[in-house]
Amino acid sequence: KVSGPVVISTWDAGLRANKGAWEVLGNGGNVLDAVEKGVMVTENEINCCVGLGANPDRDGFVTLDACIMDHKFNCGSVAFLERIKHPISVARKVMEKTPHVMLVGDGAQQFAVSEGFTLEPQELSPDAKKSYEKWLQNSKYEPQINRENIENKGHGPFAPAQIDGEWNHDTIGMVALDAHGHLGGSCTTSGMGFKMRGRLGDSPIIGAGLYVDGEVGACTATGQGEDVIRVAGSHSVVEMMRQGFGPELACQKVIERIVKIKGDDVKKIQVAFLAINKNGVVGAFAIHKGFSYAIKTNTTEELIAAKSWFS
Ligand code: SD4
Repeated sequence: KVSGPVVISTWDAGLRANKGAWEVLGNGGNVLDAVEKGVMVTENEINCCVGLGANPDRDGFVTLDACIMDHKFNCGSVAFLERIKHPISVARKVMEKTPHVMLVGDGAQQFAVSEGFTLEPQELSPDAKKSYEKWLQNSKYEPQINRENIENKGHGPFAPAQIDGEWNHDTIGMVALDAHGHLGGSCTTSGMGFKMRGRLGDSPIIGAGLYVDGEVGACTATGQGEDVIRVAGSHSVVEMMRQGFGPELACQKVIERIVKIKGDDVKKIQVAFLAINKNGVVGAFAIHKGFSYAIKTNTTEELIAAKSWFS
């Protein structure tokens, strides 16, 4: 028996994104529309890690990654996309209007423009400009956990936290179940601040930053993308659910795999998975304390602190 609709998304920005998704889900709408609308809310906000207002790469350019997937294995993705406000909507167009799954860089931008998306000016938001100027003083790319930030503010592990001392949120990944029992998901990010030019993380990669199997469940990831890709993170979590593990335990199993692979280096990285199964049961697990996810159903709307390997 299906207990939808349910929508969950990463970090505290997820609370606002879920509201966007709920405008669709709460009216009996389609899950794909919901997960697109939901993360567009975050793409419209000015923050460190999503949309055009986010932190740039080390050469000073904001490059965006996003993907979307439905319950029938339809999927679309864009990566290394510049000057387009809503990469998630371009990803959906790639899925619906091209024979491909993924477009990157200039080609993705060209496609977006041909679909009527506006080419925005190449400029940094005032916040991003400030962070970039600070970063340039040392030019050191070293994504690390800042325990103080994590513990005090409940936020993630990346360079911007260490530079500014505070930040609002991270990559947004969203997975949902609609009233028709269909699963879907979306994920959108500017990637890690001050990354090498051309670097892609997990977020635009189907199976890494997001995976949906309509018969089983859906999962999205946040954190150090390189280590999510290594274990085909979101796909692995869905496979664990297929084997019978509940969403939380499925997430935990894949986090354990990363912990084992990384050895001592695991102390320096954060990864979190967030999953839902086809019955609307949700769960999450992170390497370190501090990851929270937002949930919205007919009866609940809250931010939940996920369990973690290190407490
Ligand atoms: C990346 N996974 O590009 C993204 C970053 C992220 O929370 O999730 N930040 O590696």
